[in-house]
Amino acid sequence: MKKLKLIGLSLFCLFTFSSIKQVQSKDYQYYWLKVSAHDKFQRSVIANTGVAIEIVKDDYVIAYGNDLQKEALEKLGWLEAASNLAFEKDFPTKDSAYHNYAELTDAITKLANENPDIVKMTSIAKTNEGRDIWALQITADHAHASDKPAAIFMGGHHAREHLSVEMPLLWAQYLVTQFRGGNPRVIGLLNSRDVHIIPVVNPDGMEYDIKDGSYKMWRKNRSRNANGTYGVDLNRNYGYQWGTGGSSSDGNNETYMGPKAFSEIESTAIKNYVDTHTNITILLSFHSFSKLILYPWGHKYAGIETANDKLVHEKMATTMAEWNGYQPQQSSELYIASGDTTDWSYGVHKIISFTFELDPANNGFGGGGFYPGPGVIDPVFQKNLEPLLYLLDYSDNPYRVLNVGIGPIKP
Ligand code: 0X9
Ligand code: ZN
Repeated sequence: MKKLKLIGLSLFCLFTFSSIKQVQSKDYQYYWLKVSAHDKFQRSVIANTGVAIEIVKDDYVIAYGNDLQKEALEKLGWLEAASNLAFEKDFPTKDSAYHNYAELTDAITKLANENPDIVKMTSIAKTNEGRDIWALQITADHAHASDKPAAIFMGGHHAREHLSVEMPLLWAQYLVTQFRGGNPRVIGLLNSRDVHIIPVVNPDGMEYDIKDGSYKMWRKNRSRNANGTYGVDLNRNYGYQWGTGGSSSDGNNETYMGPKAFSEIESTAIKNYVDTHTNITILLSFHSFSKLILYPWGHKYAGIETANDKLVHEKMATTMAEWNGYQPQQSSELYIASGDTTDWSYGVHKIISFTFELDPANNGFGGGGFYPGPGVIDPVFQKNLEPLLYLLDYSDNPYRVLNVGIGPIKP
């Protein structure tokens, strides 16, 4: 677990986020909540109130939730402090380096149009608000792509995690530029691998978060729920052990699981895409923030039952951590949460699956965990580049990392 870096500093400082205008469903007040918690069991109890836990420390967590959830935490006697922010931040000026949906669409359209031999861009679904969810397929040999080992990289499940959208975009641009520039490693990879990149799974949520030039701290998609609220947490909506803990059945909540597994267009689009690309052996879902490398299981405390699979996840996570400096751990070490992408992709397809919680480690001072500014985009990509290349490399047979030649080899 991460060491407490901010100890001794005032909670006021801890809550000094970037300017954020909070506009949420219904008329709830929203708060950053400092809640006493000493282990994963207490963190799971906290998660079950419906808040989103964003920072985990040795003896407390920082969560984001509404006044009802705040009350529940008060009743537990664990609430140490609450902070309600309501000030503005201008996205387009300071953070214009981040891509909004139109800019992202333009950037990947350009990449595909200029490199039709290696990049194919498709829409895998249209959202409730009519936006395309884009997928890029990058390989030097499209005719035989399905015969090659594949890895899939995605971002933007959670609306406010804008850095998680920049990573897949930069990754796509990197592969193409380096291939064209004659980088032998990338040429080798694109000749022998099939790369799938979905930069933003939740474009409606992402656009809502930056609507009107002010951040709204939005997490979910923009589905209209039966009770009149908005949004399903897409990382609670996948259909493996869906609804078995750490997700909420209340549409008001940050971790609303949806009315049924795969009720959402976005999660269903990922399901269909992964189901039909049977050559995928590796999956990486970018989120932010906390600097973590997470792997299944997330819906229960027990580890992956198949010994080699557990070892592969552990070995890969530890190796990648040496490059990006993140903390490798099983997802439920954070807190129990069911219905996330990686429990499904591993649970159903036995795809070796990771969630990266990108920088920063903390919410910082005037920076803001979800809104860390444009200066982090390139350094965070650079530190994650080697892990990305590594994952792609080992997609031919992830069990190679064990050096024992055992375990399923796909395809
Ligand atoms: O809660 C989430 O969905 C992820 N964290 S985030 O701050 N990006 O929202 C972490 C998911 C980890 N998975 C489980 N604990 N199951
Ligand atoms: Zn997230």
